[in-house]
Amino acid sequence: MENFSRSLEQTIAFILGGGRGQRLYPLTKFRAKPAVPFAGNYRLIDIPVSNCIHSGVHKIYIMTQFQSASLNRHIMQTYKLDIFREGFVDILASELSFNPAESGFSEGTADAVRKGLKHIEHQGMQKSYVLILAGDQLYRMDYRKILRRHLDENAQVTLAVLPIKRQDAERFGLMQIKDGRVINFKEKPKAEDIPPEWYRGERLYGSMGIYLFDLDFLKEVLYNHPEWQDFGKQVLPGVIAGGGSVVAYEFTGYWEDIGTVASFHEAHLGLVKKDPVFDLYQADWPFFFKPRFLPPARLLEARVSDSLVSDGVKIESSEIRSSVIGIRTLVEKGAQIEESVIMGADYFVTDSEGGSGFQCVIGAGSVIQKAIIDKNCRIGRGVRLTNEHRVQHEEGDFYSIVDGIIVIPKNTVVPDGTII
Ligand code: ADQ
Ligand code: ADP
Repeated sequence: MENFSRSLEQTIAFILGGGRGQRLYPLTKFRAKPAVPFAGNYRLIDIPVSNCIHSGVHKIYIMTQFQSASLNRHIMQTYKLDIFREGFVDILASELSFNPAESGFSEGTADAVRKGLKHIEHQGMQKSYVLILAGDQLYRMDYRKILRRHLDENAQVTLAVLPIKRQDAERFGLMQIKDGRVINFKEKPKAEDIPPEWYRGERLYGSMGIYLFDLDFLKEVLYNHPEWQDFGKQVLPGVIAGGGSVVAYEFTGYWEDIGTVASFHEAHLGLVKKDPVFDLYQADWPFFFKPRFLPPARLLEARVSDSLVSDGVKIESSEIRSSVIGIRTLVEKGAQIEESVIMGADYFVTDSEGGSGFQCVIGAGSVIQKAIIDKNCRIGRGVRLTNEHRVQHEEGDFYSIVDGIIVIPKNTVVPDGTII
């Protein structure tokens, strides 16, 4: 037991906060991905950081491609870990300056971790572990279980894996597992390239993109192979081919990748269902977020069903269904909101500055369906955001349509009567 606690103390988390992918664009137009608001109160980064804190992993680095003011502010104001436990949450930004179109070089997850490792070089620890996590997934996981398995099996690498369906195979790193050991790994193979012996009945094992490494082994592998840029594409297949000891930890709970506009939107709809796919209320494992001291949500003659409504919101006589209404939103009368995510506002304007006080306003009589409205947007009166013509992709002046979902970027003013 004592050994286990010591190993846990010696575990450092690297949260991969987003590369060039831009799969959440335009939500990442003005901020780093970890700062993208989620479920009204939270930001994406709160999910893995909360999982770390509940699991007793208190040394946390967030790897991000660029710094954003909202990410810095959020981390500083939310996670003040007890210094006597030597805990911290630090942001490491790579601030890439080169142009990938010119160099043909694309920085992957292994590059990001290789850069990050420099920061822990001089900590003088004995045997240490590195837990590598994605920053865009919704799940609750006790990482102690991965560490336990890693130690019991005397592994060099332990991968968190999920049973997945054949039709989802192309989104995942897949593997062949024998007696709990990973003996083959392929990043997102085509269905026809998956060997039949990898199947367990109808199911396959998919990687969750969550890895635990012995620190010394990770350093050796990444420093000896500077050409390996990505864990899924090169590092894991390379380590297995080289005879490394790679073990699987099977996860059975709810898990969803929320790193694309469509999956992000879908996950929110899952949260507002009558029987939510994922419970934000679990008392012993809450997700943390920034304390804000906002007044309670105020609902006037509103009809609100199957929705999440954050603090500081005011809803006049309007109709809201299957939606998330984020902090400090004003919904004016006669508005209809359906299957949408309204992120809310970063602040209230004070009276001396004039205005209604609300920076996020859904104007009177507006109809919003299947949309994501980013922070601080003012939607005018009589606006229709319904994508009537079922457009799948479009870049407008002040909006995007991504996979049929209308996205209004941060700080946008949508004039009265606009139809999209
Ligand atoms: P993907 O999610 O498609 O597959 P990737 O785009 O590399 O892989 O992203 C993994 C995580 O790292 C994401 O959170 C991403 O934002 C972040 N990231 C990527 N490049 C980064 C960089 N340079 N700096 C910081 N963060 C970066 C991965 C695995 C698959 C696995 C799926 C599960 O490669 O094997 O099945 O996750 O979702
Ligand atoms: P939250 O987590 O509550 O969304 P953030 O910390 O991201 O909050 O955003 C609040 C930020 O908004 C403040 O830190 C400040 O930079 C900015 N802000 C607050 N009031 C104003 C204002 N009147 N005008 C412009 N920016 C403001």
